[in-house]
Amino acid sequence: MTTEIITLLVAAAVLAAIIVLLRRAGERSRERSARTVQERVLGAEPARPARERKRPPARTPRTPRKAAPAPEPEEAEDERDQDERDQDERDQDERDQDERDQDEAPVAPPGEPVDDDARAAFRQGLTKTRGGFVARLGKIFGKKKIDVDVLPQLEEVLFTADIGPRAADRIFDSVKKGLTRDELADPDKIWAKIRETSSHILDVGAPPLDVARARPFVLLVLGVNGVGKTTTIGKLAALLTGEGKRVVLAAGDTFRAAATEQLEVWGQRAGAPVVKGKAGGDPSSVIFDAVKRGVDEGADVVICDTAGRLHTKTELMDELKKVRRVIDKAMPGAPHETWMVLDATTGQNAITQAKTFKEAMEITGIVITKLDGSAKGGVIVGICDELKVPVRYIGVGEKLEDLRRFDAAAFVAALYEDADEAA
Ligand SMILES: Nc1nc2c(ncn2[C@@H]2O[C@H](COP(=O)(O)OP(=O)(O)OP(=O)(O)O)[C@@H](O)[C@H]2O)c(=O)[nH]1
Ligand SMILES: [Mg+2]
Repeated sequence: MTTEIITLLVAAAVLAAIIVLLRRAGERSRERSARTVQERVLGAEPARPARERKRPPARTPRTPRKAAPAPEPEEAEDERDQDERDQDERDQDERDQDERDQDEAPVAPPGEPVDDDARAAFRQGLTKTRGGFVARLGKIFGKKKIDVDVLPQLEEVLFTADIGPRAADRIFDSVKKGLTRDELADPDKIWAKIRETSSHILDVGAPPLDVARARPFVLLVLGVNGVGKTTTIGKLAALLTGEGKRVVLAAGDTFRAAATEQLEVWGQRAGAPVVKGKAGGDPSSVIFDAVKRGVDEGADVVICDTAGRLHTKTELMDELKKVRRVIDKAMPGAPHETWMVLDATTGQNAITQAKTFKEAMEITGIVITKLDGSAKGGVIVGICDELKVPVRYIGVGEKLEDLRRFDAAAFVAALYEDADEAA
């Protein structure tokens, strides 16, 4: 009798142990199938933003299971646990490596296709710049066999180019520290590094321009005299009216006698009304009237021209600050963007001007004009590096259609294109 009870108790204990083991096995199998589904849906790892996504390196294959005699259930569990921990560690290592690679990944990978039209316009506009420091770089790397002096030569060309010392330093450093000795003998590797770092510098992380985010979208345009403010405003107005937008122009340069007439000519070409005041009058009041008109008439965009010179620089800055305050009174929250126009032919002076203005007031965008007549187009790289403000448009001539939306990839491709051929 006692023996039967003991047998029954042992049987019950064995049954309970089997049930516990079966449950654990079931949970593990559910976890595994859930992971498989996630991998199928998301790829081998959690989804990342498109810009960050990158092909993971080849995975280390799982260690094949030994064809050993079936282990005891507890041992099998332990082995599976260890196996999965190993796999998790390998996955984590791969993810870490992937992120390290990502930090070094180019923003605009060399050779990435860009819009043909944009590419042609940039190519044309950058002809002179390519003949400048890029051609000098081409001479160094164009030789079939690169000699050991490549780094000092590169340093000299970069620091005497119009890209500013900071950007020159960043590009030089990326080549010096980012390439091995063997890679430094390969022109393709050096060009790829220069392109990659230039793209990184140009990517200031600004969202795309969206003039539809306010109605009217008020744009204040400023810059020193003669850089091309009025011309740029005229071209931009034409672009916008061409898209079917209603544009109002404000003749805020009351200082220079012919400034209003010049804007009126552009207004006629673009099909945009111009709000003007008296010569020598208060620029703020003209701009206030223009913004009010834009609001009342339901215009899409109001673009405000300003003087590039007053009697003193302090006077100019004070006037521009007053203009900003008055615009905000005419339409709370405006101006929605303040753009600084810079003349590429002035080279590094343009960087100094931009810094001076930015210290005095908020600048949200840059337009670089006269790229067509300048060998100093590399200044765009320096401006982005120093100011961290996006370049929105570039001027590549005096005609209505000579304003192009800035495209960093097209710019980098066009800038280094001929040098590539030389190399
Ligand atoms: N080649 C070339 N010339 C340009 C470009 N943009 C402007 N210009 C010329 O630069 C000169 C000055 O242009 P404006 O638009 O009057 O310059 P601004 O900044 O308004 O000058 P102020 O009103 O005096 O402050 C004009 O002769 C324009 O035709 C460009 O992209 N390329
Ligand atoms: Mg002007």
